[in-house]
Amino acid sequence: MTEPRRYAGEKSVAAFEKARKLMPGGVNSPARAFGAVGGTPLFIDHADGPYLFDIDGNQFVDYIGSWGPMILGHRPPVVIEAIEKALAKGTSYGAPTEAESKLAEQIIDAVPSVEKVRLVNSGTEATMSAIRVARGATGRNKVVKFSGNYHGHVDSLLVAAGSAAATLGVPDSPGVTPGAGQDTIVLKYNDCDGVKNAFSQHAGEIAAVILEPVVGNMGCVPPTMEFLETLRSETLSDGSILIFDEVMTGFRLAYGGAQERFGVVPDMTTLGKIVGGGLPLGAYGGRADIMDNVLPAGKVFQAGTLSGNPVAVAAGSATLQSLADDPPYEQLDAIGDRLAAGLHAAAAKHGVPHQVQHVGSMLTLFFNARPVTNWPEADRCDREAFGRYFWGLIEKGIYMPCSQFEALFFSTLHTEALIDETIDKADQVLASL
Ligand code: HOZ
Repeated sequence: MTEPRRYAGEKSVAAFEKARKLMPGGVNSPARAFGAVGGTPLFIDHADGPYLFDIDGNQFVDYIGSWGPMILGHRPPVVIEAIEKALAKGTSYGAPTEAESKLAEQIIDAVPSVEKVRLVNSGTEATMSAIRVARGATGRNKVVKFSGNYHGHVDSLLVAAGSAAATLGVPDSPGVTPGAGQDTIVLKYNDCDGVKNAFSQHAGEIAAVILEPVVGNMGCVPPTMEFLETLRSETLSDGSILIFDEVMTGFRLAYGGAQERFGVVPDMTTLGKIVGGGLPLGAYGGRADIMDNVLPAGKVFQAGTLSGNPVAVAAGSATLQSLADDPPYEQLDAIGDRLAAGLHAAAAKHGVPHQVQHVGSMLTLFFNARPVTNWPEADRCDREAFGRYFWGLIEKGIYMPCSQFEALFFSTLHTEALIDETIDKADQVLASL
């Protein structure tokens, strides 16, 4: 088999050489270094609508959308205007603003499980804090998570983790002490018996169960309804707190997130990405009696100088307003169905063993002959084939996530014509694999 050309223009190659001398691996977050597919990452100059432009002047149809936030495409005028208005007043106060209450109200109105919410700066902060609050509220230590699910780089959750941790072969990171992980119980996603066994073995000890209600961090893996319902009933009868990590799915799969889409309401929810409209903002919330454990209402400590930052709040608030005023979810579902059907037909035509799995505007083409319902099954994908597919599409101007274990995202600006162009190019690449 001939090695595919690792396409990256001269300027990206030079920029990466420089960056590698300055930052670990040349990046500020590992997934974007292209480690899973080999070659040089493309350095981005700017973005517009559904497109990314690299510093060599190449244009790409963007299917990462900043790994989730850009549901309205890049630089939506309503969001840019809101940011500009906030900027004109100041960039950080370290004191309360009315805008924070407005965003809190928008989140509470949208997300069924959230009665009170705390704004933070990232999804990682949101999950880290939610776990602490769940432990504080229940007086219990153990936390259940699922292999291949990723909840940011929180020590106790960086066990059998998905996303870049799985991609780069460090699902259990060095630096996480045995103590930090000793209260984490790792189970298999979609495994109802595993959940029931854990609750019978550790009755009264489990503070929380945390999961991605649709996994994006081992590629797109939907839950079964039975799995979600088992989680809900087991946690309720044990007095444990069910946490949906909706950092990826929140405001994406429905305005109220996966919990609205599937009709299963957890006790707590973590949010990030879309809630910040492309700026650094996360949030965690839930039942008022649980959230009232957070300082200064209660005693569970959590704080942040930049939490509720006015510029990020303005971007998030404007994004949510736009999604509420003009809900795009039927359109996104239809586009997702079109992309899934087209990719499946192309892969089948060329005899490529594959699965296309999607929910709304999250989708993965797995190079795997069998359905992917959990991490051991995801781990059996043909990563080499994925790498060739990824680079083949880059050469044709399509920018997919640079790992088999990251879902792709698209925006309201990905038209049927763009989707058809993508399918056509994928067809050509799959023919040549
Ligand atoms: N954690 C993100 C994907 N699940 C990747 C962030 C990045 O590398 O930019």
